[in-house]
Amino acid sequence: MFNTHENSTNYSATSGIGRSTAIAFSKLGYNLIICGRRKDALEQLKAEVGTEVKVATLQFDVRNRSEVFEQINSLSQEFKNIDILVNNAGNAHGLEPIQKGNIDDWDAMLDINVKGLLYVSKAVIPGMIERKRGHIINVGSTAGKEVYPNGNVYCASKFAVDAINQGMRIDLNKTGIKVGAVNPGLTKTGFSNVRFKGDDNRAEKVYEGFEPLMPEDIAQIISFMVTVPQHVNIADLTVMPSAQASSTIVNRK
Ligand code: 8X3
Repeated sequence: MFNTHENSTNYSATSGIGRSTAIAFSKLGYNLIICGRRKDALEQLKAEVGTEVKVATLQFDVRNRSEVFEQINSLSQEFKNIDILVNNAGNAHGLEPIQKGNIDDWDAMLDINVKGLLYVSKAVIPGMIERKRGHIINVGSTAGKEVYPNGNVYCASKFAVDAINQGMRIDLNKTGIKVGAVNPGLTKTGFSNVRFKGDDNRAEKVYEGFEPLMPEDIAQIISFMVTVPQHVNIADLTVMPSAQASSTIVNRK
């Protein structure tokens, strides 16, 4: 199964864990379908990894249901047999007590982190079922394992990813498709810059005083998850920086 003709799809691939995973997969020799909202970022990544493997780009927003299906259904014969799906698109918007939460932020988190993941999976799973093989990696979060103060709706969206990961594994059990999740803790990406709406000083503070995970760390773990033997499925993996013990306990110097 894991050969140089493997096609892998990565939503979204233009930054952070998605981008690092695309680079790691190119080193494994996997052909890539990289997806994201920003055409320039997709083209830049394609230029970076396109010499090693074949790369297709799909530009869409996972919130847009018809775009998701149109784009995935538009894949050429060469790319349409997707072996690995990495459901990586996800954001946090805001960190406020529930009574102060912004409804647009709630909508964005549930639309991207939960519904987007469902739309993309719904578009990719039928082909995997037909081919009787496939591997879905859902990128969850420690926020999907433990609610923390002011995390409310973001945590809810990641608890949903955890439930969907389990549900997919149960429902796809007889199909030959493997389903597993990686749940990262504090990882230094643009995550907090998005959460704090461009307040970069506040974002920096989240990762101060300890060594956070880097997107490459998670990409390395995802690479491991997809290269273990076919009879092995890493179903659910939680990973934190060594300095982190829980969502709220971090050993900061
Ligand atoms: C990212 C981890 O703790 O910032 O999903 O929510 S956390």
